[in-house]
Amino acid sequence: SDGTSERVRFHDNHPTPTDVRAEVLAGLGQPNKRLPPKLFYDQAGSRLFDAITELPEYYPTRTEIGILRAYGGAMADRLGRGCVLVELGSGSSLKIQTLLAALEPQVYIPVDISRDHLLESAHALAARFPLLAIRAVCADYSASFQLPLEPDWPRLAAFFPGSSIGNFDPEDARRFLERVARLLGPGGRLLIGVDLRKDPALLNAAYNDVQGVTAAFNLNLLTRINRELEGNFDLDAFAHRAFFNDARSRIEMHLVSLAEQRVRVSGQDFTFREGETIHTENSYKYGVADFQSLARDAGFEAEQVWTDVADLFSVQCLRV
Ligand code: AVI
Repeated sequence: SDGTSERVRFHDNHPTPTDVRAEVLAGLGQPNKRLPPKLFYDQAGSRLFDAITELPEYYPTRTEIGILRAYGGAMADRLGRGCVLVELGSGSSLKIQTLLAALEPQVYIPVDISRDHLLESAHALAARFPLLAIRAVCADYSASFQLPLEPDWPRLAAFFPGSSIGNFDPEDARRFLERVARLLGPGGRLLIGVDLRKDPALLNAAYNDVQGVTAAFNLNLLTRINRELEGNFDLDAFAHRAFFNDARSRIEMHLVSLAEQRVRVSGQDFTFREGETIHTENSYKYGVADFQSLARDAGFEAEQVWTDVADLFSVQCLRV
């Protein structure tokens, strides 16, 4: 045996599966039609997202990895070497590897809603880090969940990279952070990736890449609905639209109906005016001080902020 299977323990919190039909019908039934961004990530969508992270225009992923590589040592000092490290949404093996190397946690607890993905990446990491104990937890981190903790373990640190926090509305972000603070307990640290406000031209380019990968990612929602819910969306009759809404400090993604049309989904009809949109995602961009004040409202103290030289992206250490 290579010893990896003994070092990976699996804990299933049995997260409630998304009711895709109910969520799609409810969203399309609103006066302002919308679809939840979590529906992007079917198999094709997850592959398209991976392709987005490598686009020249999409700066967040490579910038965050650069910050983690440059300051991993200082981050490990803040989190406390030998701690118990919880990763919320373990989709980012490159990012966690930079951190594991510097932090040498006693136990690593990846939390992810996708069972297969979770186990696959847990075993890959176990093979790479022969001294690491792993407790993989299948749970929906955006709902409340339990961690398999033991009484004699050292303090907890959590890692939430990728500016996934930006896909929550600020009120939901605050509630989420409150739950993380409660989970970590006093003295616990959260290391979180937060995309920053910047020149709107750079933001608009990042969500309107010339190769059209982001457009394909957005339109894949309709392909998914056609396949899973007997939909008849005409993919040529909708277009990707993404723009920076300065007043709300967020990128908005929409699918625009190019004509007046009627679409059938799971036996129900929905009509579209020409130019009407389905709002599919928000991606909030924060000033450092604005994010820190949100974190304080959730019960955290801002401890340290690392950014790249161009101030595109931040990795922030918060303390409960
Ligand atoms: C996952 N999330 C942080 C990405 C973002 O930038 O908000 C999702 C994405 N949407 C379009 N491009 C990337």
